[in-house]
Amino acid sequence: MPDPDGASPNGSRVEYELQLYYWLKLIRSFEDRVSRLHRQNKIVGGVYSGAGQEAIVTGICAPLRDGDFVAPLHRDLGVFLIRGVEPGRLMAQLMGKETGLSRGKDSFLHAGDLEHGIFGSTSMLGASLPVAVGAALKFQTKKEKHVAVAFFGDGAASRGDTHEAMNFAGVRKLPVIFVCENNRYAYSTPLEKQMAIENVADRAAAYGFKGHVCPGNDLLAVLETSERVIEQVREGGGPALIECKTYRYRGHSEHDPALYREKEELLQWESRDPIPQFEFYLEKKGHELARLREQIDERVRQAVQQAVDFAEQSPFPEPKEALEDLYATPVGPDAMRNTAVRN
Ligand SMILES: Cc1ncc(C[n+]2csc(CCOP(=O)(O)OP(=O)(O)O)c2C)c(N)n1
Repeated sequence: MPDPDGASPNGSRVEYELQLYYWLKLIRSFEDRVSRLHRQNKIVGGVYSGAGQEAIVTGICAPLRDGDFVAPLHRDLGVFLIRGVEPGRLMAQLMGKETGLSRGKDSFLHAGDLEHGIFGSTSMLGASLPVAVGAALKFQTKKEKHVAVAFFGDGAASRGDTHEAMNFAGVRKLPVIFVCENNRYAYSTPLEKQMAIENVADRAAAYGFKGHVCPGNDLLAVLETSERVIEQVREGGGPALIECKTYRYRGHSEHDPALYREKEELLQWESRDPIPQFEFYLEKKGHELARLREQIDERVRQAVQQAVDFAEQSPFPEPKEALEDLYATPVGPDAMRNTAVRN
């Protein structure tokens, strides 16, 4: 991705912001296409749309570097696109095809790609937080200047794993950033039915580090926080918690019509959509918005269509491959001893 601090500050910042705009639109369009493909019965497993929450993954992942570690949530398809996973491979994963990240052995839910520093999450909410903390411990032990990022929802905020992960990270001052995507619902449970305080970020103080609250639909606000916080964490400042207030437009998953919430609430949040907010900023900065939007929309349309074509033309895996890739291949002279089953 373009370097935001490159040689020509003005020029590179413009390029960076246009890249951010492209990502916002690519993620939204990709998500919408996946929802449509799901209705056509072409997606394997559930679909958990992150539409409405794009500014968070974009704002958090854009300042990350190669070698950093990210543990996404089930709604964070955008993490894959921003970290550089080919859109076609991601779509193939969603369709259960051989060319997908897990070679057709899983749905998107547990997809990961360690080559791009993305951990494949498990179904248990909050369980990836201790894993991100483990990655941060490795960075600290090996004196590597990398950070780990763990996304979690407001529902997962109430899980024990979340507290254990934050506590350990605080004690060891690990380079990890916990990012809460607070979209006000954990499936059908509204926030006030599972939290007695207003901000998840307020809990950070109990673990000895700072919590930051930011408007998650405002890409500039997320970026302003993430650029500063990631830098501090990278430089050895210890962990941080960023809570982004947001809203999911669709139900928990595609089978959920979300009848438990008021239409007015949805409308209010749609009126704070991250894309027009960022477009307004770009226009104020002097871009000719109509032309820019047309160009970006065309790039996005082509990227999504190519991804769908690639995935649709890819084969499903052969039954004989079902038992391949299930275990890591042992490496090194001690490998057999280390991986042997102990009774
Ligand atoms: C420990 C655990 N409890 C319950 C579930 C079932 N479940 C899956 S997603 C979900 C809602 C999660 O809400 P939140 O953490 O706020 O994330 P969001 O889906 O809103 O992005 C629930 C209850 C689960 N996967 N794991």
